Amino acid sequence: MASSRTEGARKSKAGDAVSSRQKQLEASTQGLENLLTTNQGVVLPDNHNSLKAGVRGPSLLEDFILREKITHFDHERIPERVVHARGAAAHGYFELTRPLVEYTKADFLQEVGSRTPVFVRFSTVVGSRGSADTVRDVRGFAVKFYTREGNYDLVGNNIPVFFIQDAMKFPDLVHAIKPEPHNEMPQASSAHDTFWDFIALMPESSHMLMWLMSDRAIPRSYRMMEGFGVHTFRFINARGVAHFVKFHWKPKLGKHALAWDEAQKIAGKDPDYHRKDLWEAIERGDFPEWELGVQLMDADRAAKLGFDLLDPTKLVPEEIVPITPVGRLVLNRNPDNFFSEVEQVAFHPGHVVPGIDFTNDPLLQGRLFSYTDTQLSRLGGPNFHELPINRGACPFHNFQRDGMHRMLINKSRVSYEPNTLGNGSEFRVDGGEGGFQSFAEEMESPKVRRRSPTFDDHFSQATLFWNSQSAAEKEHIIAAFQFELSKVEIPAIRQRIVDNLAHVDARLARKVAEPLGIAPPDARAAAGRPGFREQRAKALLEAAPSLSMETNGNTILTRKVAVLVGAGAELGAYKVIQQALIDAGATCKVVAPHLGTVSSSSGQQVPVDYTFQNMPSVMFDAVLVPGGAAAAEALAKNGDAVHFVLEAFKHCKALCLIGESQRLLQLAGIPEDAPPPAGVVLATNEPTTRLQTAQDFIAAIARHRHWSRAMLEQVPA
Ligand code: HDE
Repeated sequence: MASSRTEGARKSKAGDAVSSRQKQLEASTQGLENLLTTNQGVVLPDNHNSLKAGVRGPSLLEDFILREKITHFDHERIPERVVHARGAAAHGYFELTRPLVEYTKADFLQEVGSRTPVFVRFSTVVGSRGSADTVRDVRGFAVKFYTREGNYDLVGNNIPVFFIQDAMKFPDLVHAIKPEPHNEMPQASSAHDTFWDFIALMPESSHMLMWLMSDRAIPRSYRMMEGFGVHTFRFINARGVAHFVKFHWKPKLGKHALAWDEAQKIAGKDPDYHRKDLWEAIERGDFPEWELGVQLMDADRAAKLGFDLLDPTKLVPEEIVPITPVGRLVLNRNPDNFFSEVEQVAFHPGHVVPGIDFTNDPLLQGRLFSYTDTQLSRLGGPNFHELPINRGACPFHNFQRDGMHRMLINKSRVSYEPNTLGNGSEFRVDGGEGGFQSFAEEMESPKVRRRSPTFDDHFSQATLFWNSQSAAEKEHIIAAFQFELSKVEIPAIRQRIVDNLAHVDARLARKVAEPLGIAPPDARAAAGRPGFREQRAKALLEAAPSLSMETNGNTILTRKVAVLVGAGAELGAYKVIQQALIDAGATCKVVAPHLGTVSSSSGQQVPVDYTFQNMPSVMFDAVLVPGGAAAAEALAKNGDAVHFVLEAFKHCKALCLIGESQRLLQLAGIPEDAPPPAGVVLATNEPTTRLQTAQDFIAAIARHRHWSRAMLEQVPA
């Protein structure tokens, strides 16, 4: 309970005593500030040698300095998160742009312009802490709001639905997708038998599976992915009126993906790709930004959706219930210490504030238990809320006491409620309307261990997702299923998956099955297996364009362009185009066979940023190659340069080839007289065309990728 005035007075006396002790200490240690000490403050005599019996003698157990240092080192690791072990995070703020007074009494959602500090952690789910960033996986998107009423955690993902409907299945799902227990392989990948075996027997995962096999699971950047609260939550206003709410984060830079081949290569070339991208953007001052949107529904609206809002395998298409933008999230400060902040942050969907409440989604209900429980072993006890990154912005008072790693020194003899001895004050709870009030939902039902029949539709939204994808996105999904299932050793498992897929879309199932050495998909066989449900909701929509990633973004802000420079390059057109790219917010880096400088056709020395070896094409969004006969000749003879261009072409990136450098395209098998493929800008050194070329190239980069580009199979990269 809140401290009383007397408590306050006592605290301030205690505060005076502490500060005078502090002053004495400071005086007595003046001049020692830069000296190394033990954790107890003893100044070290030497930090290179242990205490020995003679210079060549054995080390002594007595050496408390050595023992303290080694002991601390021995315990530098804490257990990694069971899931979401690999992540990166940043500080920032949330600013309200539309008041939600009508819907919720949450203090931080009342006043336009009010800013709440946040800490946001992005993560992959399956891999261990040292795994690669760009694996095919769901991404965590966890936001801690340090509000004046307590911490509020919105612990979401970059995919709006989940694999399973009930928390009871979560340990099975995670055991199935993690490396197999007998040989601990494969790392950070769902492409193995146990995952697909489990999934084949859980048709409720069909919708999520479509997202996991789509480009959503290989984002270009954390800064370019959407976030979702997944479950349906409740807003409650000051009058106690409730609305259902779904949360959405929309990235300012648009939602974009990598190519699958590219993602795999990056996993080897730069496993830190996403965390570095986030870190560097913030260091440069390109602060990542998202818009928070909410879908609000009253009970009547929810009843007319045709599916159950409590089912976390369903989404509410924004074409049906529009998203209201309510605020912006800006990340503007990197952590000071990865361990203390990113590793030790403890999120929990149960950290809510008055005005935000749960629903009976059985997946959410299980999560409400899991997160505190997991911190007990990960952070070593019940006092993790005292770690700096987890401390609230408002004071907290209660009679929870002691336990491992307690930092707070509680001074009173009173550690119970009710009491009268609390230094004359009586600690009590707020018996009125204040504090967190749970929504008084009516409940009068038998106790059962069963799934609601309203959760029985396992396929209609998987089909909706499929129908909403562009032709290129559909091809990517087919290829992803083929890739994953080709890694599955047991043919019967492959067969069960394609049989299930026949209930999503017949063509999808057929195409996936083709190269897998199994029989054609058999929808009837799937329908006869355990867990299968026939029910299909009445289709609300044929397709929902918002589910595709192709319908967004037209900026080149923060995009990286590689400029391949060979000796003798002509700089005229290149300089104009480069300036236009920089003005539009992109960065250009010169890549050449060696560091130092490269001579241009006029003898000018061009400083080189990277070599072909240390910065391959997969690290860039687009490629610009200046003209000049000698430079083109030199690049065409350099296998690494040719590979660079071909690979960028194969990954459907924008390319701008000036003058003689266009011959590099023929090495990709594109005939000289053929029209340029989508996203390839061919330019001359002619001064009058330079600005137009720059504009065309900017437009091509803004499209992100030219997925429809033809003739890719023949490109050797
Ligand atoms: Fe989590 N989840 N989860 N999860 N989850 C954890 O908590 C769990 C689920 C999510 O950056 C763990 O502190 C259960 C859905 C994120 O620190 C653990 C169930 C969604 C993060 C846990 C789910 C999430 C976690 C592991 C099914 C999207 C990383 C370490 C009932 C809405 C947070 C930890 C961070 C982490 C349990 C399902 C999101 C074990 C039991 C659905 C973003 O407690």
